[in-house]
Amino acid sequence: MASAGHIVTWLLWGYLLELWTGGHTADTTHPRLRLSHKELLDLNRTSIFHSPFGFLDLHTMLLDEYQERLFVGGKDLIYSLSLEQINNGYREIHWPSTALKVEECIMKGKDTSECANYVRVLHHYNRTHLLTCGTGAFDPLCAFIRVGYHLEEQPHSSRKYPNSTGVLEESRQPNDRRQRGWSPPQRSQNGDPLFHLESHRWERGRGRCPFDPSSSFTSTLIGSELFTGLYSDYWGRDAAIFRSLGRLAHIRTEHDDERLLREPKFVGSHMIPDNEDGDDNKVYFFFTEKALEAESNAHAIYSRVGRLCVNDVGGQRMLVNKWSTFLKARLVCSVPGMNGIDTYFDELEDVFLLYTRDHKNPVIFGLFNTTSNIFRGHAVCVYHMSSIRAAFNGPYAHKEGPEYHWTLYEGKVPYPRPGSCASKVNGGRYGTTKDYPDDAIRFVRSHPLMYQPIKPAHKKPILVKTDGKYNLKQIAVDRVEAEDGQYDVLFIGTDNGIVLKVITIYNQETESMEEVILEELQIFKDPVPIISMEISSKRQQLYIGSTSTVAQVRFHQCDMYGSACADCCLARDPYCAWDGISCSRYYPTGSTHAKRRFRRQDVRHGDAAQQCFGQQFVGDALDKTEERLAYGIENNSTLLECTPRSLQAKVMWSVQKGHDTRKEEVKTDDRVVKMDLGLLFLRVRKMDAGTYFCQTVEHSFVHTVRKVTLEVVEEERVEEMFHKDYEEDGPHKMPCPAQSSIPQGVKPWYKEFLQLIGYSNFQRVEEYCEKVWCTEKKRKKLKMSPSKWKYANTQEKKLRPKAEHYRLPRHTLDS
Ligand SMILES: *[C@@H]1O[C@H](CO)[C@@H](O)[C@H](O)[C@H]1NC(C)=O
Ligand SMILES: *[C@@H]1O[C@H](CO)[C@@H](O)[C@H](O)[C@H]1NC(C)=O
Ligand SMILES: *[C@@H]1O[C@H](CO)[C@@H](O)[C@H](O)[C@H]1NC(C)=O
Ligand SMILES: *[C@@H]1O[C@H](CO)[C@@H](O)[C@H](O)[C@H]1NC(C)=O
Ligand SMILES: *[C@@H]1O[C@H](CO)[C@@H](O)[C@H](O)[C@H]1NC(C)=O
Ligand SMILES: CC(=O)N[C@H]1CO[C@H](CO)[C@@H](O)[C@@H]1O
Repeated sequence: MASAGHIVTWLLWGYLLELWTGGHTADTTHPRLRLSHKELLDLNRTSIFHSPFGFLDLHTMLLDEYQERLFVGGKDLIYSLSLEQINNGYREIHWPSTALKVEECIMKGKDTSECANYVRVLHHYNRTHLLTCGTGAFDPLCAFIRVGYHLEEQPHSSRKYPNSTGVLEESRQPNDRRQRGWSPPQRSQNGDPLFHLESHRWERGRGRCPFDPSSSFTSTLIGSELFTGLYSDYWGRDAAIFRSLGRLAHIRTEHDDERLLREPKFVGSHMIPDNEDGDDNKVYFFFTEKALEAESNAHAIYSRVGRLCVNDVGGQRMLVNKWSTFLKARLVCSVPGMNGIDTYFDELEDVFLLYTRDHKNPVIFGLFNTTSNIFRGHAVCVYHMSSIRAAFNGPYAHKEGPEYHWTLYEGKVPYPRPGSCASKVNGGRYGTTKDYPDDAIRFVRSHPLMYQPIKPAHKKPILVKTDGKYNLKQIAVDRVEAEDGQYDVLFIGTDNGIVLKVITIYNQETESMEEVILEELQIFKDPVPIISMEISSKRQQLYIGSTSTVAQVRFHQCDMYGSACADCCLARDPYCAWDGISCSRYYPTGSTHAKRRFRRQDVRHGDAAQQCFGQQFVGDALDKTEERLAYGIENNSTLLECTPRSLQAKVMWSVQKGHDTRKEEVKTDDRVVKMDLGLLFLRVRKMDAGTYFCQTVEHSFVHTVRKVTLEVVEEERVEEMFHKDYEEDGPHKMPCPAQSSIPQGVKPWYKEFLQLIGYSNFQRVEEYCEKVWCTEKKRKKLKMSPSKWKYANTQEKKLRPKAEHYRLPRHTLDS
């Protein structure tokens, strides 16, 4: 049985891969640009915060655009970092567990590393305070942190703050703040942000924070009510959704009811209003769990969306202090296959809500992986609230008894509809859930599962990764206006310190998705997993947490693509456009920043030939072709280097052997090999000498990146050079380069002999040059006379750059 299933999956998978990789002319599985950690630092695109204690053990982050701080919770520590420059002007709170607590924890058999206070909750509580909770050495506790600035005035009546009914929860959203006329806090002269724990007021943390630092957990604060999804006991067995802290009754899911939650892994939770009636507000929990309805596979894991009314107070006779509105639906992310058999990405790793102007309808991005042990893969699916609401408004799943399967419930549904809130919108007949009739309560208790799953937009993922190169862990999304429409830029964090910047382009006609990995950013020096990501569209910055460091990185760096129109267009970065002079930030027309009218950008097609026709020579933005000299020793190997920045560009080599001869394409064989680094001659021959052109083709745009003149030298000449008695200045003696004559930033000429000796003998060249020729004594004695030796002056020549742009006929690309 199992093996037959595997074979089917294999076949399907082969087919799928074909579907996903076929039809692309360019290699889009590679990122277009790859930026190393060092490059990011050099470009000043990123800053890194290292904990002064040397450890951080980051567990949670909270972005506060209003206070302009990033709060970071770790082991015994909480940091307040500046959003402007995270490695500058931080504040810290040291919040360890007491020695007694740690001792108790160890006595109970826990590992020393677990017996500390891991901060797992950080929320805005009100304008002056944050709520925080930590594991407290397996005895969780909560406290308040005073934040804000000195000299800040007392609460102002005109400013609205969320109250305990959570009516103004959405006012926490930065956009909303602006709309409601919030202004940044007034700063005192010294501008020092306040940051200290209110040590007189502790709260017990049970049900608000897990005991175990590593157990899955989600929380959201609505008004002053804390909603949590967690394993709430010492042993980590009691998985539940709780509400506590505020004025409303403390309430939870029933104990040990496998229909509600079965070994769940909590991923996220968010309040999303249904309408203007605050009493109808709902909280959505995103999690994975063992699928109760997958009878054929007891171990199957499904992703879920669970839903609750914010104002649920439980039932009167049944479900007392238990949720009386909890429902859940399966969240599907699958690739359609042959014969209607889909391949599922079932494990939700992360969820991101992209808020638009309409707060009732955020766009939901889910990052999934597969449980299958045959292949590893990740996918991103997008969901609209309408599909989520449709599932909850649809039929319930029903199980007649232990021996029966889950089926469609076709009987009568009680009133009020199970899962609906006590609100005016729902008729206003019931003030609270306590007034609900028994049959409605009984029904919701036995039918927590919706029959219809929630399907993604376009019924398929917007992104699939199956190459096994990355394990995707975190997702954040920014919506940006480009010249040719709106794009959602995905920032995806991996388990090896990388962030991918990706756009996906949907083609209506072919119903297919093109994914473009614009950049692969090596955020952290070490390949550490990315644990947390916060995004600030306002600041155009991403804040990225790994276990020991926090990084900030700018969304874009347009000038890095190059100064030419073509470079900018080919980048297809919706943030960037060519403005006639350089590649710079694009602002849509009508925006206050849109100063220049002349903008060239084509995100959808990256058609540089069309966009940049006649633009190459405008201003100083010449498209430079680098010119180089290279040497090869007859019968030895040599490499003509050419690595275009864009990893998606196809490289073509052509050669011109004499002045009057035509350029022809380089024929590769077992002697001449095209490699990622360039053109490799395994045994170079005299007849190989000539001028080589390295050209790149990207989106049918041809660009001559580099021109290399290869000279071939006989071996004896080299031997002569090295083995002649160097005490006498023979006719073939190479002059010692006078250090002062070498312009800054240019390699000494002798390093060009790398090419002569082969890369492995780099040391040898250095040694010869330094020891033999370039002693101080020799330097003084020798006169510079480049003419003495034909190849002495091999410094890169500063030749006039020439641009060579033309468009290939379509058919040459298709072949
Ligand atoms: C790097 O960026 C920061 C803020 O983004 C700025 O304050 C600083 O001057 C920049 N440094 C350089 C060398 O450009
Ligand atoms: C915020 O909450 C804290 C903790 O309950 C309280 O001490 C403080 O007075 C509140 N501040 C405002 C402005 O309501
Ligand atoms: C919360 O705010 C809403 C709207 O301002 C108000 O109608 C409601 O009475 C408030 N609730 C509490 C408990 O203050
Ligand atoms: C897939 O996701 C689950 C969480 O939903 C995680 O535990 C597991 O490690 C992930 N697998 C891979 C290969 O990333
Ligand atoms: C190079 O190799 C060829 C064949 O192996 C040989 O005939 C020729 O003499 C060699 N040339 C030199 C300069 O070593
Ligand atoms: C100067 C130099 O590196 N010559 C090498 C050419 O290749 C032969 C064999 O591959 C080597 O023995 C030489 O050292």
